Formats: sequence, structure tokens, C-alpha cells
Amino acid sequence: MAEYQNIFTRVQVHAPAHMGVPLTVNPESRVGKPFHVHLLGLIGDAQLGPIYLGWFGMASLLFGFLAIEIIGLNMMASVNWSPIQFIRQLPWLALEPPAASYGLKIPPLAQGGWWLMAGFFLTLSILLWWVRMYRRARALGIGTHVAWAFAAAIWLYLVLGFIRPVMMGSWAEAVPFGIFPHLDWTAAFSIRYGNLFYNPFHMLSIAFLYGAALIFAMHGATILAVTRFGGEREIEQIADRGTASERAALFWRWTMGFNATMESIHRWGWWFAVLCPLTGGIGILLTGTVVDNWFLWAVKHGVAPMYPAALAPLVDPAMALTGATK
Ligand code: 07D
Ligand code: 07D
Repeated sequence: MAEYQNIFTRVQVHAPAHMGVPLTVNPESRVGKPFHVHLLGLIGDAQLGPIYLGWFGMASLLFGFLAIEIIGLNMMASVNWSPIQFIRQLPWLALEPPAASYGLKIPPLAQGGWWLMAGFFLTLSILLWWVRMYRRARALGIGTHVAWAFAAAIWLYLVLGFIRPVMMGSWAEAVPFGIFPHLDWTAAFSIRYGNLFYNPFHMLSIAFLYGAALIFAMHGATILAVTRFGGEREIEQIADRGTASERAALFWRWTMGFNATMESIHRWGWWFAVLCPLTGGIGILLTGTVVDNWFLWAVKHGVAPMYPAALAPLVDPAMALTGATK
């Protein structure tokens, strides 16, 4: 039995490198002499290269490098240019957005200007990478599903760092760059807006996050379970009956009465993954713009119970504010 508990890919193709379909436009962009790496073959295709180096990809890498460079040098400056402290404290270091007093104005470099510049370059880099994915898919004559799934993640990223801060009128609302600092921001954001757990779009986002993990676990496990019948060769399996694909389907029909198909399971996976950041972005966009306190919102709509009157009457702190802060 143990031989079928396959963790690593067990079959590696040892054949002359495959150059891929001929390119009609920019054939010179596909560069590098391909070679085989055994270790890569354990987790994927053993052949490395050739890679497509188009202008969008190159520009994306350049702007991405600029962004990381700005973030890294600012972090380095924050530890007095000590390489040892930089490594030791890296998870805690940050490049913070400007203070609220600057609103949406361009602040001096050391007061958040570097943050704005790094964010600009990072966004440019991400958008250019999206264009690369879209154009490579079109060049191959395949669907653009990967690009649109990536776009869903970019939507959440843009809401967090650009769209919502602009709607709130301040860059200070945006996420800082840094490993733990961005977690501190996430926790502070939840508390400031009355506990994000009561945001129904956060609930939806979590359901799709867990759902995507569950669906991928079920699909990955099912396919691995039928590799002894050649189940990973999906194309033949869709057409041929009485084979791995059918056993996989029957397993689920027997255990839960219903089964996905070779086609539909991938639609389930795509939609759950895409809906996670899509609903999440809606939830973040509503926070502070439409709803100021998700707990009080939930009480009002009968989702959460009000604390007993005996425990001090609950007042939204934001409601008690007067003057400019309100
Ligand atoms: C496995 C694909 C590979 C990608 C990796 C991430 C960088 C950042 C930059 C030091 C699954 C590469 C990381 C390039 C280095 C600097 C300045 C994807 C895989 C390995 N987060 N987050 C992480 C980002 C937000 C949250 C880890 C990015 C929101 C929580 C990593 C963004 C909120 C936890 C990271 C972003 C939030 C994390 C692992 C952008 C709400 C964790 C990520 C651009 C959504 C976990 C210390 C991972 C952790 C974690 C990156 C946004 C919450 C550093 C790039 C603002 C609660 N986040 N995050 O594996 O260990 O993703 O944190 O929006 O617990 Mg985050
Ligand atoms: C971040 C999309 C952007 C990323 C891009 C990638 C690079 C690097 C480099 C490959 C992830 C760019 C890549 C630049 C490439 C290399 C090397 C997607 C991103 C474009 N929450 N929460 C979510 C849970 C709490 C809070 C979503 C769980 C608390 C905030 C998710 C719990 C508080 C936000 C989720 C929990 C809180 C979220 C993220 C449990 C903190 C968000 C989905 C069990 C105290 C975000 C609506 C996602 C959101 C979000 C899960 C608890 C705060 C479902 C399971 C109550 C502020 N939370 N959360 O896809 O959308 O992220 O909320 O407690 O902003 Mg939460």
C-alpha cells in the first residue's frame, strides 16, 4: 500500500528539451538554453526554460526591484545602516505611510514620501505583471482565467492601499510595508472599526478562503488517489469511461451522493479562490466609509446581541467625538 502514498512526482520525462509552440510575434523574446533539474522534476516539470522576456515582464521586474530597494533602504536607515541589526530586526522593521495630517498630499520623503513612492512602483510592477500574464495567455491562444484570478487579488491589494485611503481622504489609512507591522495594522483596523468578525463580507471572504482550501484538498487528494489508474492524465480520463476519472467520481457519489466532474471541479476551485479577495475587498471598502463599527452594525441588524444594560451602556466611541475628528 505504501507505494501508492505518493508525495513526489514519480515519473520524470527524460527527452530532448521541448521548446514550446513557435512564436509568430517576438520569437527572440524567448531566451535561455533549456536544461533539466532532477529536484525540480520531483515537484513539477524537470525542464527549466526557455523563459519569455518581454518588455512588460522586464519593466515589472525593474519597478518591483525599485520598490523593494526603497523599502529595504528605508528599513536599513531605521537601524542606522547596521547590516546585522537589519537581519536581526527585519520582521519588525517598517516603512510607514504618511501621518493623517498630510491627507492625500505628497509628504516630504522622510515623512511618508518614500512610502508613497514605493507603493507607486510596487503597484506599477504588479499591474505590469498582470499585463504579462494576460498577453502570454492570448499569445498561446488559451483563456485568460489566470490573469482574472490574479486581478481579484489585485483588487483587494488596491482597496487596501489605494482606493479606500483615497475615499477616506488620507494615505494614513493605508497598510505599512513590513512583516509584523502589516499584521499590527490588520489587528488595529479590526479594533478601530468595532471587530471585523461582524463584517459580513469578512465572513464571506473567510468562507471562500476555507472553502478554497477544502476544495483543493478534496481535488488534490482525489487525483492522487487515482494516479494508480492514470488519473493525473486528465484529458484521456475525461473521454474514457470506466477509468480513474469515473472511479474518482464514484468515490464521491458513494460517500456523499454527489460528485463534481473533471470540468466543474476546476470551476469550483477558481470561483472559491477568486471570491475570497473579491468579497474581502468589498468588506474593506465599506469599512469606515459606510460602516464605522461592525459590532454595532451587527447589533442593529440582529446579528449580535447587545450586552446586558447592567454592563455599562455601549456607545460607539466615534459617536462621542466632536469637531474635526468626527
Ligand atoms: C505562499 C505565494 C508566495 C508569496 C509569498 C509572500 C513578500 C513581502 C516584503 C518585507 C500566500 C512574499 C512576501 C514579497 C516581503 C517586505 C516589505 C502566498 C504564497 C511567500 N500580505 N498577512 C503574510 C503580504 C495583507 C496577514 C506573509 C503581501 C493585508 C496575516 C507575507 C500583501 C492583510 C498574515 C505576507 C499582504 C494581511 C499575513 C505570508 C499585499 C489582510 C500572516 C503570505 C501586497 C489580507 C502571514 C508574518 C503568504 C505571516 C502573512 C505578504 C497583505 C494579513 C509576508 C505581499 C494587509 C494575518 N503576508 N496581509 O504566504 O506570516 O501568502 O505574517 O497586499 O499570518 Mg499579509
Ligand atoms: C493580500 C491580496 C493582495 C496580494 C497581491 C499579491 C507580491 C509579492 C512575490 C511571489 C490575501 C502581490 C504579491 C507583491 C510576490 C513573490 C515572491 C490576499 C491578498 C496582489 N481573518 N482580516 C481577511 C481571517 C481577523 C482583517 C481575508 C480568519 C480578526 C483585515 C481572509 C480569521 C482581525 C482584513 C481573512 C480572521 C482581522 C482581513 C483575506 C480568524 C485581526 C483584510 C483574504 C480565524 C485581529 C482582509 C474583508 C485574502 C479582507 C482580511 C481571514 C480574523 C482583520 C478571508 C480566517 C478579527 C483588516 N481575513 N481578521 O485573500 O479582505 O488575503 O477583509 O480569526 O483586509 Mg481577517
